[in-house]
Amino acid sequence: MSQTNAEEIGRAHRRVAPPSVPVVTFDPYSDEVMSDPYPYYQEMREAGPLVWIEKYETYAVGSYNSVTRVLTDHDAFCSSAGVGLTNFHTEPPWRKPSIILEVDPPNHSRTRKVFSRILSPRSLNKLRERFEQEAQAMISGLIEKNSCDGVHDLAEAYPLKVFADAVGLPSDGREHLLPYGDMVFNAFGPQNERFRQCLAKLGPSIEWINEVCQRKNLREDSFGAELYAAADAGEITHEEAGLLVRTMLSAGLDTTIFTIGNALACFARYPEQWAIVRDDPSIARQAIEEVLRYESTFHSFYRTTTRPLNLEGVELDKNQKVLVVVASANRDTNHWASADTFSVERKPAANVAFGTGIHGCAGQMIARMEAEIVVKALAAQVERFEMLGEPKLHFNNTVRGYSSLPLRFVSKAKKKGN
Ligand code: OVV
Repeated sequence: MSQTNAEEIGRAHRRVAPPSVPVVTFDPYSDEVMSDPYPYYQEMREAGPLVWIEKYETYAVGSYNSVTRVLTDHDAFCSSAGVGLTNFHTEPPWRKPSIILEVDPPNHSRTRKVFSRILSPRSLNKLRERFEQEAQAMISGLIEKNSCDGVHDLAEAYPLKVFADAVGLPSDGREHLLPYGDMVFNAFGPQNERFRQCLAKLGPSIEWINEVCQRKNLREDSFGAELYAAADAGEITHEEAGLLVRTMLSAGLDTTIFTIGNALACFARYPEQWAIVRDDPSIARQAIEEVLRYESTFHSFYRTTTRPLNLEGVELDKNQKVLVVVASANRDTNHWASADTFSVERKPAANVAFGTGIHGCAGQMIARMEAEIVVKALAAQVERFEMLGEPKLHFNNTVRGYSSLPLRFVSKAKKKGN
């Protein structure tokens, strides 16, 4: 048992929790925990704001306060050692590190500035109408079909069309995007069987991604073109522009896809909550925030200590990984009233589904825009959702969502008899 563990995390000797740190024994990356992680997260919070995960020999924070404490101190808790369990200072990353995610200031500040400008609300407004038309058309088509897979036919189809178009990708080859994203997010967890199988199946997707990040393959008037224009202006290098396109393709699909899928699952499972949104679509954005709080898509990732420090009364050494479980913070009963209840009428408050601090999600405005547009288009056309079969979860080390949601979108029009 200890040998298997040591192999899995690439260490020769077992490390034990420092005295006074509560130990949790569940494997947060097992299918069993991932099927319903929230009771385990509760166990973790009840053990303490900082715990030791025995299986991976690492620290973890799961309370709202300890999560925000770690995320808002980027000097003490860095990202340049990678935001997965793999420590880039001692183990090789599976790909060249991201120049916006897996990096600290001052290098981070320069890439982040360019990236944020391109994804600013002002820049996104230009896309809104096209995004709305696409959502309306897609949903009308699904109502006519009478049954669909909410994941394949909407949650995946929509970002694969509108977001990939916005980045400037060619139409052909987009089937490589999801296997690649699955790998990126598995790599933020341990190098477990799921990680290995995903990497083994990846095949030509990596080459396709690297190819479409090149300027010649990106359409004009796109995020990709704007990143290369920033390179022409000398703000970043041309190589960095390509790597920032790679970031868009890594971070921008699985996340929004699972969020839209999670929204559909919540609305199908809690029809009275759907009725509230359908009858008052002005709360669509608030409803999406609640979906993100209740089923946080990007559920956890790591930071690494840059010096010996005290966290929640515990002395941590330098170069220690700390698992930051934002999905647990978003269910913390010390922070949220009725934390385990999905309520679209919940007063909007800062959830940490997009993280917080200098690495807080740079794409959160476009993510919210896509989800809000989909929810509003559904509200305009769909009376209710009928679940036609068992929802299937997709298991990934870092992102949480469904691989299948057999649904019927019952039309509002049909109910009125026209
Ligand atoms: C936030 C995020 C997720 C996945 C990948 C990246 C960023 C990246 O920069 O590649």
